[in-house]
Formats: sequence, C-alpha cells, structure tokens
Amino acid sequence: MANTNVVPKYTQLFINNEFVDAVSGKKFPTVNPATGKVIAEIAEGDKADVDLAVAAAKKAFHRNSEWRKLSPTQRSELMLKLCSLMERDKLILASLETQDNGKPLSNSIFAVAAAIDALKYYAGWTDKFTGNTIPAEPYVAQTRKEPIGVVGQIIPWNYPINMLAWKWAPALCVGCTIVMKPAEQTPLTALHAAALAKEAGFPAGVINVITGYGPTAGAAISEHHDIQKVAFTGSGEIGRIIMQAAAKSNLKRVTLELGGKSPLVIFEDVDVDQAVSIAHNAVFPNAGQTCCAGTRTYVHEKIYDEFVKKSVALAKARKLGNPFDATVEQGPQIDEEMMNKVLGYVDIGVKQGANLACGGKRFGNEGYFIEPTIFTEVTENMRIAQEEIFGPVMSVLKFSSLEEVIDRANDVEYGLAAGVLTNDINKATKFANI
Ligand code: TXE
Repeated sequence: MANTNVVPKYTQLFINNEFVDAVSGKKFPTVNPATGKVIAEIAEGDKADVDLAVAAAKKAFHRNSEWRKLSPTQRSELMLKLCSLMERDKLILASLETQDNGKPLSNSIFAVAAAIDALKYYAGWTDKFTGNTIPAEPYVAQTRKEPIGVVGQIIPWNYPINMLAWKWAPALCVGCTIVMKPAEQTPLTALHAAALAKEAGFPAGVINVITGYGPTAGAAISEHHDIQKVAFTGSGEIGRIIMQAAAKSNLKRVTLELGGKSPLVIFEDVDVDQAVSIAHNAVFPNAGQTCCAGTRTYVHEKIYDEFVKKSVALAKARKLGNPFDATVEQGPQIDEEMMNKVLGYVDIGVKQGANLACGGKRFGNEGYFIEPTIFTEVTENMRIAQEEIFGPVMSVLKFSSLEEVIDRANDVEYGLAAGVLTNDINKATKFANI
C-alpha cells in the first residue's frame, strides 16, 4: 500500500534538467483538497522562467543536438526507461496525486498505470511515421513528417499524471521538445515525473516543467514566439484565450481539448439495474470532474420512475471521505472555488424548478466534498442541463422516442461525447450515426 505521507521531494521549476527557483523567487502553496491544508510551497514560474525554459528547449531541438541525433529506436528506449522508473515509483506518484488532487488512492494507482501505458503506446510509434510519394511527373514530390520544434503544453488538474502522459508521449515520440505547465492545483506528479525523465537519460532541455498560474506562466507559453505549437486541455473560456494568443504571436498551431455536457441515453429495453450502475459511473467517478462525463441522463419514460428510485439509492450509498481510505469511493472537489461553483449550480437547478432528489450539500466541514447529487424533472431550458458543472451532479431528463431524444441530446453548445444504452443494435447504430 502506498505511503499516505509521501513528502514531495521536488518543488522547484524543472529547466534544462535542473530544479531551480523561479527568477522572481516567488512561491505558491499547493493544497490537499481533502483537508484544506498546504502540502508544499511550489516555485511560482512566470514569463522570465518560461523564457529560460523555451531557450533550453530550443537549444535541445537544434539540428546538431544530442536529442535530434537520436534514432527513433533510441527515443523509444528513453521513453520505455521513463516507463520503468514510473513503474518503480508508482506508489510515490499515486500518493502525491491523491494528496494533490483528492481522488481515491486506488484511482491514482490506476491513473499512473494508464499514464505508463500511454507512454508505452507512443514509444511503439517512434519509427512508424511515414510520408507519401506523390505522382507529379516530371517532378519528384514527397512528404516527410518532421517534429515541429518546441511544444508548449498547458494541462488541468482533474487527471494530472494522465494529462502529462497524453501530452508528453506524442511530443517525445516524434522528437519535439517540451515546455509544460501543470495546473496550479496539482503540480506534484509533474515535478516528480520530470525528475524521472532526467534519471531516464533525456538530454537537458528536452523536457521542462514550469509550475505557476495561468494568466502569467500559461499566457507566456501561449504568446511565446519560439514555441511552435501549444497543446491545451481545460476550459473553453481559456481555450479561446489561447487560440487568440497563438494567432496574435507567431500563429503557432493549437490543439484544444475542452469541456463537455455529454448525454447518456437509456432506452426502455435495458436491464435497469445495469443501466443505473453505468449511469452512476458515467457521472460520479473523480467527483464528477471529467470532461466526457455523461451528466445529462436521458431516461425513457417507461423505466424513468424505477431508474430514478434506484439511482438515488445508489448515490446515497456512495462513500465519501479520506481518499487514502480504501473503502472510500469519492474524494473532494479540487478546491474551494470549484466546490462553491458546483454548489452554486445546485442553487440554480432548484431555482429553475428541477427536483433535487438527493444530495446537493457540502459533505463534512473539512476539505471540499460535495454529496452525490441527482436532479430529476430536468428540462433543456435549465442551466444545469446546458452548462458544464464539473461536479458530482446528475441531471435526469425524461424522453419518449428515439427521434425526439436525438434532437434533445444534441441541443447543447458542447459536443464532446455521448452514450447510448439499449439492447437493440439497430437503435444503437442509428443513434451513434446521427
Ligand atoms: O480551468 P482553466 P479551471 C472546465 C470545467 C471547470 C472549468 C474551469 O468546466 O469547471 O473548466 O476550470 C491554465 N493562459 N475544465 O479554472 O482555467 C491553468 O493554469 C494560459 C474542463 O481549472 O481552463 C491550467 O493549467 N493558460 C477540463 C489550465 O489552463 C491558462 C479540465 C486549465 O485551467 C490561462 C479542467 C491563461 N490565460 C477544467 N488561464 C477538461 N477538458 O477536462 C488558466 N490557464
């Protein structure tokens, strides 16, 4: 079992394979959301530090650099070495993740394993990128896939070690160099992973981690002229800012993975107990802080009452508490601000006429826990059916036909994910294809 008291060893910025203080000397606290207590003081990087990190990453990308001279197989070997070290330190990483993010320890252990898998997957791709030859006689036309250069990566706090792996792995695979900013709420596993990257043998400057806040360190990344691409996961609001910054600076490429308000549609031919369990697990894991959570639960009118009764019983039985307790299923929200935002949405739901079937309150008075919450009698005109709450809140809506529910399910600004539960393959296929 992981040590619940792992003390973070790395709290400084990671630039050019060294841990250093911020140029400004500033620090910020990272807080355990289960207790509200400070875990550690972390170096607060901003523009000056991003400039240093980008310079290191640019140097590491120079055509004569050690990194650029590695063969695809050697890059793969480095990535696999990093995987072995993450495997060695998996309980340390999991403990840091649970302290910083609040998710149950078993979830963090699973998350670390999934992060290792992602790195391994991309380690297998290093030598498989091919270009095309194009018929263009009398000319010879061919395309080659090349690494783009220095990549900026800005990630959120909901799945910190996974977000890191999903961003590092493809960039390292093709030979880019990295300047990453973890979320200010969850810097710990990124710093530990950076130390492991150095131990694995990645040359100086290939991976840099700048801890700090979005409007300072994050903005410096998205505005930087020597960063060729920025990969961002987070809110739509900040995604827009990043796209603008990219356009206004050097037209760097941008990839955005933003929020969602995904429907899960449950038809009347399902096993209701099974559907209740699937719907529950589409919303409540990670305390509802998942971009593709199925938070708009559309239930056919024939099974609606039974579904609601059983879902409420299951939600009420969900165990909240210390995420290091092996019997606990749900930890806290990431911070006080997010807890209050979610509770604000509960108020809005009640005011707009939804029926609060269970939950809706803060749990305990230490940390930032919220009871699993279910609203019934929800309709699309309510804000809780349209806006991403990012908390343990299920909105149940009633429907009567396939055609009707497809239109209603699509009637939101978001388009990230969707699910359907039915035993009729024709219905499932039609639903998925429309
Ligand atoms: O996200 P932000 P927040 C959604 C979810 C949540 C909402 C707000 O609905 O309630 O976003 O969460 C950095 N320039 N998701 O405030 O602000 C910031 O430091 C550059 C969905 O935490 O988007 C952090 O590293 N960077 C999502 C990252 O952006 C900036 C996961 C994300 O923070 C910046 C998280 C700026 N001006 C939230 N401002 C998902 N898709 O899974 C902030 N950042």
